[in-house]
Amino acid sequence: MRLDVITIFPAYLAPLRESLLGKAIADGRVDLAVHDLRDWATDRHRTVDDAPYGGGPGMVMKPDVWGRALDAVAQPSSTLVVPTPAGRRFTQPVAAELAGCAHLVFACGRYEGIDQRFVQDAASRMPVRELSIGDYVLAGGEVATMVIVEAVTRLLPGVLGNPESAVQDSFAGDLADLVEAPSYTRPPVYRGLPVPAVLTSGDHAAVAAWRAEQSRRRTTENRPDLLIQ
Ligand code: 6GU
Repeated sequence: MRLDVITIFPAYLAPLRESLLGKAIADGRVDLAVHDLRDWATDRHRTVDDAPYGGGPGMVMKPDVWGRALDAVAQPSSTLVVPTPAGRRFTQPVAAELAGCAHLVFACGRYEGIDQRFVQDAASRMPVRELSIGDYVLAGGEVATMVIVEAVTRLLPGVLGNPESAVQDSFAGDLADLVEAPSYTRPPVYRGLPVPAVLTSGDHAAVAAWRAEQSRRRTTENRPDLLIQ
């Protein structure tokens, strides 16, 4: 998979080269490029924003600068991802869909967002996904891009160490409408707290039943919204 990220803060994306994704890049499974939007500004001050038509606070990012940047990185196979709190919600099924794309371009907006004509124009040439990672407001699309990239790339073949983990995760596979059961490892007693006895019983059916019950209990307590269909 090819990933291009366009931002006015390229250094902000440095963590993408760490850990699991860093390994996938080193192994050639993922090809990542981060671009400075200002490279496509044309004036001496490398301006990327201007005052909003219709008035209001803040600044809006200029469509012409964004358009040139996208033209430079777009390929026939590109899907444009625009992280924005005004987008559709990014969920595990959306992550799975994006994992099937050959090329993702991320347009990281700052200020009050990007002139909507940039999105409109891009949509006439390629699939465009305006995505929100949750109901809160970030200062820009960079951190949302990192969230989306991490969720998508760990689904790629060979990126995750153990492919079973992706299936067992919350919001995927068996646990589509339930969160995961809690996990335990050694020591058998930590600060007076023993590991639940069933987990050391060797009874695999009992372990499975206990985890299913814990999963239901945790979902009821922490995510009642998942139970209301
Ligand atoms: Cl994708 N961007 C920003 N700026 N804020 C957000 C968001 C995205 N998703 C939730 N809040």
